[in-house]
Amino acid sequence: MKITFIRPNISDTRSPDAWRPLVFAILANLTPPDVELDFFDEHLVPIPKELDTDLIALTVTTYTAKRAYQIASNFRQQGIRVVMGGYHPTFLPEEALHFSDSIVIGDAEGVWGQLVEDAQQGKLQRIYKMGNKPPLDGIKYNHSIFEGKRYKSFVPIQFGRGCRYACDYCASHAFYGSNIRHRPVSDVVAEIKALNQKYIIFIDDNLFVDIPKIKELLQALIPLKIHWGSAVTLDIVKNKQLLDLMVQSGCLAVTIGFESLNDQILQQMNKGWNLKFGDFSTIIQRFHDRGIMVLPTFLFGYDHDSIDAFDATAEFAIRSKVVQASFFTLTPMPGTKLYSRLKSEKRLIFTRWWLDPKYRFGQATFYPKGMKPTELSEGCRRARKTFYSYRSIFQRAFDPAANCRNFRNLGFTLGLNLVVKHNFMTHIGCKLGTDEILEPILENVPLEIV
Ligand code: B12
Repeated sequence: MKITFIRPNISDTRSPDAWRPLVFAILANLTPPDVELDFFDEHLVPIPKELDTDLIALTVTTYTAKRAYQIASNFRQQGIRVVMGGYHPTFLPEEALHFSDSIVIGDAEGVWGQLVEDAQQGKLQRIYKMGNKPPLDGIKYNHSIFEGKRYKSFVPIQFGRGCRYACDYCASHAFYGSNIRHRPVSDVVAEIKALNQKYIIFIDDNLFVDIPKIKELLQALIPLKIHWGSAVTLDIVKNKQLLDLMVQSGCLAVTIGFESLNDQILQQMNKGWNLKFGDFSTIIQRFHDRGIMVLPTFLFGYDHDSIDAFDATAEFAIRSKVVQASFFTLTPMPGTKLYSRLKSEKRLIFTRWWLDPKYRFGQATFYPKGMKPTELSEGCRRARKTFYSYRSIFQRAFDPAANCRNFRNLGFTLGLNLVVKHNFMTHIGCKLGTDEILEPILENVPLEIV
């Protein structure tokens, strides 16, 4: 039997910022050796229209759902079976089952072996779901599946899953709940050693959910002499010992979800704890003092946001000399508390924005309270334009205390800003999927979110 893994993009386009999709490293390792494997990532190459394969396994997020369904429909018309997994089929199994033969809800570990066996016997079930969340001990990530593919030079690594916070917009919280699991430190260290790569990105939503565990990992990283980055929450800024350990173990940059400069908004999104650790400029300064670059993220569109927020936030980010910043249009993901609230308040412009032919990437999907939907999308665009102007890029990149401590950091800052600038120009305003008609049309099918 032959299985083909496919990662769709948001449309039939290539992305210069593609990272290795770790799910396929996991599935490759769980697949029996007598099964032949192949893998296409639409971020890197176009997906062939015809494939000689027995089963297609697609990983599906909400932004890539339409494209995934189009790819699936093409192959199912040719008689090839399709299985889907990931965030979107987990939250919308009914929807995904209109376009696939089988879906996996939640984690793949614990069900993939059975699924492959069933496929070999021609007895694929419609739904596979683990009753509980399996421990992460012993999971192996088979990176050989990525060999010869043009991914970024840094390698993503997973230490754990889950976050102790419950921000109302977060799809990961909706996916994992409060369940927090970690891989044994020895497994992570062995994986990094085997990869023989200098630059690592930990893809955990929050690397610092369990302080004793992260200290154990950071201690073990010191002898490896790598450089790493990750997403962290700003509560760690009070822990000086931890910050020192981050520097000793090679931390280069951290992503921090500041989300908003408005206290009421942070309270509404259930992230009021962001306010307990001092003002944001001082927090950024603490990281800069140690040579760690900062990538903040901001969200716009909560009820207390006004049109002044965009310029004020972009100016704050430039003034703070952050290496890169994200300015997102708040977008309700199915499965989140935010989605349920906006739906019950009848404020969604598109109920299934991810399939709606009128929706464009970056566009407002709901009616904000403090501005018009068009002002929300336009404001985010303006914040990006200001922040990624060449003047701002050079101002931030050549600041010796923030991003220009050495040539490596300077090169990283310039490269990152140019890639992100290019990305916004290509993605913002782009439609999801292609113009191919998606059958069945789901307008009249009730939207059931698990
Ligand atoms: C790394 C990452 C990125 C990177 C790289 C992405 C890339 N295209 O190369 C960057 C920073 C570029 C990025 C960008 C974006 N991202 Co992102 N990203 C992640 C992150 C942090 C890790 C993904 C990962 O590798 N996870 C580890 C693997 C092992 O987990 P997994 O993929 O979920 O797979 C497990 C299960 O889901 C399941 N599974 C998944 N697929 C399949 C398939 C089959 C067949 C089976 C059996 C099982 C299965 O099994 C796996 C193991 O148990 C996740 C958050 C997270 N913690 O997962 C967000 C996340 C996936 N991103 C998200 C979003 C929204 C985006 C953006 C749209 C942001 C934006 N507005 O620009 C863009 C879109 C980019 C694109 N072109 O698609 C959301 C998706 C939410 C949703 N409902 O779909 C997430 C969940 C973040 C969040 N908290 O909301 N992202």
